[in-house]
Amino acid sequence: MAQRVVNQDESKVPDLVLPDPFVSKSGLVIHSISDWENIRRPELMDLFKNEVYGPIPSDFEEITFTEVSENPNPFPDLANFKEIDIQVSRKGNTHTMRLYVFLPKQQSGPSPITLLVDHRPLEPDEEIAEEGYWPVEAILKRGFATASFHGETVAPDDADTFSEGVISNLYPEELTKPEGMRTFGAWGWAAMRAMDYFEQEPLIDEKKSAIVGHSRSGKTALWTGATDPRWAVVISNESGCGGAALSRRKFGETVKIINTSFPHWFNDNFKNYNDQEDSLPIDQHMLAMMMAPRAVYFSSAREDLWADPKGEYLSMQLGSRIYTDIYNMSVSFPTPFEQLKSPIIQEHAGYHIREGKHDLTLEDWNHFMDFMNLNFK
Ligand code: GTR
Repeated sequence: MAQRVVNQDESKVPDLVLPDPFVSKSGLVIHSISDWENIRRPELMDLFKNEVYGPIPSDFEEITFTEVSENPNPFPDLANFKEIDIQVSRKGNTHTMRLYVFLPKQQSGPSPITLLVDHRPLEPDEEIAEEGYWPVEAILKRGFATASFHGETVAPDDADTFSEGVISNLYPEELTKPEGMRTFGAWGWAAMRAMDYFEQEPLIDEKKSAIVGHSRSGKTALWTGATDPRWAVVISNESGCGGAALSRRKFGETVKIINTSFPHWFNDNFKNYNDQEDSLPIDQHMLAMMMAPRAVYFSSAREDLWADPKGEYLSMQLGSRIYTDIYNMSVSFPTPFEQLKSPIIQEHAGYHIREGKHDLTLEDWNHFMDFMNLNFK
């Protein structure tokens, strides 16, 4: 059993010395959008891909969408409900994943859409849409279409069996690579295939799309949003270590703890940073920057110390410099973490912290939808 050293005492957080997002490997100081987009952003994407998450491959030969009807529509007055089997073929092999989609009836044209990446295990008889975690009714009533899939439809959340899904079926060569695709790559792959579906559905306005994930799925949402610019808004709830929180703070869950408990989530190279956070060539504020000029939102819960709420906020504060310093957009997070009271809902980047424990709640979603509305206009 690995030794677990967990710090939840702010006075023991080390002084932060973070890698500079705006100096390239060759020492070039980045000021312009073109140097950012052509030089520094691709460098950082490669570092996140090779050292942390592994790729989300998008090469395949064929994709088909088949409507199946296995469950009744829980909201027949508000929405059309579709269960879609997405079948993807590569090199003579296929993988099929399941997507759940609600299209609001009250809309005159195509609806903006929010996808929830859902990692909770799904029992066949479980309610598809629950209050709180995925508050479908509240989302529909605000005029959004909404969809979700379960991670297990592409990769079981288990260190021994995670590859028994899309990775073994379509991308088996990834398993032998230390920088290869693992669970987050697989879940991200599913989110991208959901986007492929949205693009061909006339009742969905995929240009107004938000990907939402909580905790381990919040980490997935960030890596997916970084990889795939089709997402207009990226929302990461209480995603903590390997998600929104700065790794170098070593507050709550650490790189070593997460790699020991969940060795299948990140690629093998990330294990080189166990207890070596200071040698990471990136930190998580740079992941927030990958979304720009699209919009990004983090949220935290006061009692969720395991996920390091302050580290999540600092990462948003620091990461949002991409909008001001490079894209010349106005964004500001002037309030110190300790004084935060109300949600910071603005164009491009936002944040809230609510009372309570680690969870995804209707309160969180209400802030997300305010943020989406502002950024979709
Ligand atoms: C925890 C894990 C966190 C977070 C959480 C969750 O056990 O340590 O990184 O992802 O699970 O997904 O709820």
